[in-house]
Amino acid sequence: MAAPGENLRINSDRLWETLMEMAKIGPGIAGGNNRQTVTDEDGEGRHLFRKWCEEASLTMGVDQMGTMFMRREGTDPDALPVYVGSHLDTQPTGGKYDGVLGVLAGLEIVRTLNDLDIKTKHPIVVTNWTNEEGTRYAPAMLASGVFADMHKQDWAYELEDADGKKFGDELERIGWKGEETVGERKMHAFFELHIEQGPILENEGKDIGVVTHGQGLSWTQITVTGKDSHTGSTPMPMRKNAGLGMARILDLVDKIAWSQAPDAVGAAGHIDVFPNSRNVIPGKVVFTVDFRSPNLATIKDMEKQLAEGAKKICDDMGLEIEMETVGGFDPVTFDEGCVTAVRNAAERLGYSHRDLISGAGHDACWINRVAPTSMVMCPCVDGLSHNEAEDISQEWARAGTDVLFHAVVETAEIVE
Ligand code: HGY
Ligand code: MN
Ligand code: MN
Repeated sequence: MAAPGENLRINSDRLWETLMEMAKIGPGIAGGNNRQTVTDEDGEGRHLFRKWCEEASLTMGVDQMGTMFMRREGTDPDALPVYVGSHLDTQPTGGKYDGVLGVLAGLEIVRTLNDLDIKTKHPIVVTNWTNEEGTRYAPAMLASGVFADMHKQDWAYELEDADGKKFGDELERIGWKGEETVGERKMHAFFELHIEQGPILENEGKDIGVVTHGQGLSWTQITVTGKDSHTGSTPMPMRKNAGLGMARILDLVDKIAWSQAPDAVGAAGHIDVFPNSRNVIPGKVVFTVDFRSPNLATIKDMEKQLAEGAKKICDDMGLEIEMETVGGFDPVTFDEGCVTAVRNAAERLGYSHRDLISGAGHDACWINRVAPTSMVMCPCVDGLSHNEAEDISQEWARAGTDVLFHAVVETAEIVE
């Protein structure tokens, strides 16, 4: 006799069509997406998601950070809901699946439960967290961070983008500043499906990553100030080249990460040069160093080496330096019960799987602080992400969503 829900499978074609529909909103320039947080495109994507959810008879709640909570009732209205979701915002040169797969997989789970008229004791809430990417407004995982009381909402509202537009104003402008107090919702559990954004699962031929831990992250914004002057007529000994200072610091960042290999990575993805003119020696550069490791001590050691080394580089070159922490979270250990639910689901469904440490940050990393949480991962082609060429197979999407489905339904408890 099959256990309740043992034979549940999603409608993989419907999920795929839904992913392709969402991918039409905020198209990139090379086949991916540019649907950055609280832009008009983000607003358009939210409206489409809301439409689909209302067609699936879900009721919507929106909190004051714009996070969307789409609720399917359970038989016990007092039972804490099982939350399932991720994020719809993308990088400026993002892919079609980063975050989006996790949100639309949650919708597909509800659609399938509706098709089969299956009831669960606990309500199920499909969630779209605002500003997971942290590109337009640092830090990453902003709304889930406010939800977990790691950031203050007023501070988040005052964050400015490169054009000086404030997050709170932009959220209001696109019409998605909700009423709910952030963090008031209590969760029975939270599950997030995400593409791996790395090469391990594909290289090992595994369908599923059972995510037991997440790397910690450290973002240090560095401002190096020299003196802008003529690239032709300024003698070399007179130059105060902030750009050269940055180059030497970035070489130091690379060396620090390699010195801690294989449990550390480091780079700078955000770089602004002033005045950024071909015949002017840069007088100022602003860039963000991104260090990650599964070990907190390693992260702290890398931060220390950076602070000491970067200051010495600038002192030797007669440059000014300021360093500011603009994001970060400690390494994460996900809830054992939720991890086991994911692993058992993969076993039951016969999908190949392996335990995995998430290399990227996710909303689940913050929500894990306030509710039992775990993640499911599926492979992506060449491990590529944060690139418009990001790609997955429909089979990988199916496998990940089926496993998510079983973990969610087991936790939400089917009612016969
Ligand atoms: O930065 C991260 O790891 C995530 O993709 N926002
Ligand atoms: Mn993501
Ligand atoms: Mn991302």
